[in-house]
Amino acid sequence: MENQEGLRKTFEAFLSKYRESRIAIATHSRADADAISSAFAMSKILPNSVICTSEEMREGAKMLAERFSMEVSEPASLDKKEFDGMVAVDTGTYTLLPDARGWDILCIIDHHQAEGRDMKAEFEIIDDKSPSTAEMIAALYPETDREAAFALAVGIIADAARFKSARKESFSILAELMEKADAEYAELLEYAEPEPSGDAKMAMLKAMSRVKYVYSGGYIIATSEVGSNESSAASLLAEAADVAFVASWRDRERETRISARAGKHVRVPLNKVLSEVGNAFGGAGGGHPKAAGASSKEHTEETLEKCVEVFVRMAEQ
Ligand SMILES: [Mn+2]
Repeated sequence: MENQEGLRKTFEAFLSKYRESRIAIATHSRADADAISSAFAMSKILPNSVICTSEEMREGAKMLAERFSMEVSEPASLDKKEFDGMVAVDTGTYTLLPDARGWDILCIIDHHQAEGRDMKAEFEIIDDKSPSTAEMIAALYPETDREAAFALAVGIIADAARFKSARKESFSILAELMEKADAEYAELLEYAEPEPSGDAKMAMLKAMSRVKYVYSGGYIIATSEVGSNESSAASLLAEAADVAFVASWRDRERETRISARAGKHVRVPLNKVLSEVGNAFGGAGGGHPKAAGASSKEHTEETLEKCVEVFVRMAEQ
């Protein structure tokens, strides 16, 4: 656990320099429970901070924000002159936090892999072995209060994907947070895995009706296309196939968004696949080995073909 000690020292150095500074705590667009709970816990540690995130939050994040009456601003609406800098949590890439451009980034706390990380900060607290940023913050700052403990517990459960990606510490840290929050698992799970919206359910069904699959490189690879909710659809298809790539065309951005999921036995890291696909098509990609995302300036069909091609090539290496 030498690495943990190093991370803690960096965190302490960051706090002793910037604790009283005016800070915008920002996280990736379409914030999830891990992102918003991490931002919330940091906002309790930094008394002169605000939380910001762009685009609509995911359901679990929205529920947490409501429960704790969090004030969440659009990063673009903040006046940089009123702040000393930005702290980025649960992301380190401008692709997922474009409004961070032009900000002085004081600290990054993140658990994503290095691919696609293009932000630089004075203090970088990065642990790509951690299943969630919430778990990192809970370990870095055990003095967290009852509300932050509840939120971080939700973040840990949400990002560990029912503990498929959990490690030993995830359970001990979660148990401590539950104790502090005085919360039962069932209640936390309502936030961590909220009932999908009607739109999400329909997107999942559409993804199933349009699914195509191939057996290549030793894996069953499913692809599909939806109007939205591509990550829910990809998770669902990956329950049956070994790996799933789901595309969604975004008219406003004129780009394809890809969400990819893989079963735990799949040895090809999807973040590497999607990083290559994003780069090939004028976008960007990254994430985790079993759950990754990308943007592409190509249309959905071409992008999906490329995903399969890159995945199979890596599988055969
Ligand atoms: Mn996360």
